[in-house]
Amino acid sequence: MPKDAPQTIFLADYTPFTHRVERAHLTFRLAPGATRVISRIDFAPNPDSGGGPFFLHGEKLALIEAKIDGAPVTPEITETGLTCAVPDGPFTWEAEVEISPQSNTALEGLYMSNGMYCTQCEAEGFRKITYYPDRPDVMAPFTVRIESDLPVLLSNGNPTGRGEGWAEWTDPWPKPAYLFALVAGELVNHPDRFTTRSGREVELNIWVREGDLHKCAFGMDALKRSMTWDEQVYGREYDLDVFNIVAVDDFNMGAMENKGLNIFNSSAVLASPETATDANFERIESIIAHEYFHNWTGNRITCRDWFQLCLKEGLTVFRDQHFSGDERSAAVQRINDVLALRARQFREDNGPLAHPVRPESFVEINNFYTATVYEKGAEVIGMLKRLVGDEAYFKALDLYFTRHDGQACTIEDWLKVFEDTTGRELSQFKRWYSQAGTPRLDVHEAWSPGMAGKAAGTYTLTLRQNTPPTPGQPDKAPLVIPVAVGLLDKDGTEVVPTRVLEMTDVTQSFAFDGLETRPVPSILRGFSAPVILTRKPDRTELAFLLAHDTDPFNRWEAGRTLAKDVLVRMIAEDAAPSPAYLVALEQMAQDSDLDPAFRALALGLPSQDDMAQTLFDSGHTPDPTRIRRAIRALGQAIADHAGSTFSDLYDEMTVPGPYLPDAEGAGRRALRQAALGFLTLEDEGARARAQFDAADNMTEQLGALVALLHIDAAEEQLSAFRHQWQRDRLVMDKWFGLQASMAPPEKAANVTRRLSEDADFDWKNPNRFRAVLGGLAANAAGFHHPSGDSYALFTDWLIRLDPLNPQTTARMTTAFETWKRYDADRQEMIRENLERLAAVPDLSRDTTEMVGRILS
Ligand code: 0A1
Ligand code: ZN
Repeated sequence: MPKDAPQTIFLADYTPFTHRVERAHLTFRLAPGATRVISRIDFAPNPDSGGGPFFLHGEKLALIEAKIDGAPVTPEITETGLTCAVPDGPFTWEAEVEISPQSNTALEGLYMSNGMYCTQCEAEGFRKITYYPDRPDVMAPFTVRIESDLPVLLSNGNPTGRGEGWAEWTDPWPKPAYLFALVAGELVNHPDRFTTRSGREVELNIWVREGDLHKCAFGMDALKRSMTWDEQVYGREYDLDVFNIVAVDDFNMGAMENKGLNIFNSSAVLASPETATDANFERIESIIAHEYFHNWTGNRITCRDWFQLCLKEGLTVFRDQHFSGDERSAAVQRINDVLALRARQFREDNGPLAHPVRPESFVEINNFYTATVYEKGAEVIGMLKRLVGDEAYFKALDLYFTRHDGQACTIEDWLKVFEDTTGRELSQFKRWYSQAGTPRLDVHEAWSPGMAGKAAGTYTLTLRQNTPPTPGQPDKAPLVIPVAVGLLDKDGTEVVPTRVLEMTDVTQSFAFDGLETRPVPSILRGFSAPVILTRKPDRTELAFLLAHDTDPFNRWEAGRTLAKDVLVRMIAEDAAPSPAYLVALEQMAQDSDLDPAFRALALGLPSQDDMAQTLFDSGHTPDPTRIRRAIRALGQAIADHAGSTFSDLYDEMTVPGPYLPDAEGAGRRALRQAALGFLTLEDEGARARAQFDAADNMTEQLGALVALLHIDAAEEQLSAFRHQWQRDRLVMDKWFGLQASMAPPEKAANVTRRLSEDADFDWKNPNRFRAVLGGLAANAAGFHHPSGDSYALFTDWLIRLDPLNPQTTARMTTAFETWKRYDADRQEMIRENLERLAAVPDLSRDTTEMVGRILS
């Protein structure tokens, strides 16, 4: 078979498929090493296509036979698919292929996990199941027959037949192949019901292995809350008689929104108080919501091609963030979302992997499920909503759902519904989709006092935007940037409530008249745009905002900016932590008017990676060892200064009664944990050890372990933890991950090596692999240890994983995306390792593309 060279695909080259699929019928005869897939597909010429040869995608398939209208045909087969002469009009294609789910380690297509069959077809996995036009703009109703003796046989849509050794499913909603799913196994279910607001009775199930049945209740509750929320906020109802969720141990990502049959990484759905932390519960709630919301934003309306991925992902992330903010605290949600955006998306935008929210070319689409497409994609929608207002936003969304239901759409379609409903012209706004990089926003202030006793004064803000060059995009055009601003007077009273300044030019001034005294500005409230504010307010002003800002996001932001300023001076000038900062932080911690969850966030210090970028941006070469030392010294200074406050908080924030994963309890536990972190630096771990012994929930048990690991005094607890949780895969992932991510820098490579030699290091399981090697990459000072041992170990493991699981390998190369920040020695070592990886014979297309981009 001829070997096709990896090709770059361009957005500009899009052409519709030659045919439409009227209906698709699939039969699966399941067997681990030799599954037969029999397809019967009705094709008709597509009047919108320009013609061309009939091509079906197909990879690693053994074709047994193919027929057109019942007559055998002999197609021409290559590594990527087949071509075949076909009749001019409609015809029926039939094919039988054989595949081997048990040897599928890439976890794409039909594969096996713990004896269970499951599928992952997004983005281009269906072509590993049978020959088909595996592209999102080909939508069709599917019927599926599964033949197997396994007790549970599931597919998309509604069940339409069941007998001894077989089951049939019918999905009435036309869908692209990437939403196809099949599950077969020895599973048990956690059942429930939901009645939609128009009265449809829906059967809900979470399917798991028997031992996991006690971990389903929270996920089910989150699902029902998501269904209600989507009805109430977006007017969207569920549209089938059943909604199934299946938990799978081996899965490359978080979860997948297959129509009516969501498949979840077990870490993204299973939780009990004893085994999952508050953070795990929160993540599960948001992923359940995300996948459910895709039913409308992704499934009923899908993407024309993979360049439009942000159409479904940006919108669905935006929706799940809104949901989580409504279910919990909107302010805390916003801070967490911005923390994640800065940690992952700003990092991506600052390096060699920067790309637009809608990329214009790719080699392997799986490499574009990125923070830019997802999180920046959501920010772009947030800006649009801020610019047009809530009412106009929902009006535009209603039009989107009615106009495009059942279609495969583009960003142009999306923006058009806003143009048509608001009359706004959005061509400049559209640059957010095509221009990569994080804009810098510079701010100048001017104050002109009124004449004594007469007119009041005018305060003017002059904003200037600039986006640095990114790969392939040297010159940037100005963007539309909504900048939410409020003004405070010297007592902290809001003299100008939040106003959205709409910036469209490179430089623009905005005047505020009628002010008695010079105000203190609170700029970019709620983080109204994904930009970097380069204005450095002075420390007194920051302390004032930390104490008084009426916008909770900016109040938190003031504390964060202060902390970074203190750290930069500690690192670059060997300065001592500023006493004013310590005083302001303690006051904030003591302020019982503030939500505990908010206080916990405000007590969090910037990450090592964040500080490395901050130093790099201000012209320094970051030294990971020094950064870690400074952050620890600042923690110690805070603990020394405010020990008694933390001791009081630790007692006061105890949550009485049995553990409940609710927002209020979680907030109190988070503040208590922050206090414990500082107290552990003072009491040599006494409280943490006591908490570890007494804990009846994972949040407190793990919190104690983290505090002890921080002072490298957790040996006893680590072995007790292992002993207790040996048989729980998800909990053991925590045990592996924490040790790798928290090992002291000089021990990190050895600790990771030891973990990777552990009998329980099942490296073919993506969760376990990510826990250990991803843990090492997250240990900034350990990963970048000057010996280079961690780089080498990490690369050795990528080389080992790549032939089995290219997708996860490629994703993990992003550990190196920041390499240009560092000194020449580190850069040289990283380059050598990347080149060593690139030189591996038969390196996957996924990893080849990533390494090439990182090195470029
Ligand atoms: N669409 C899913 C994410 C996803 C993407 C690719 C996958 O395999 C390659 C799996 C899941 C979501 O947004 O949740
Ligand atoms: Zn998604």
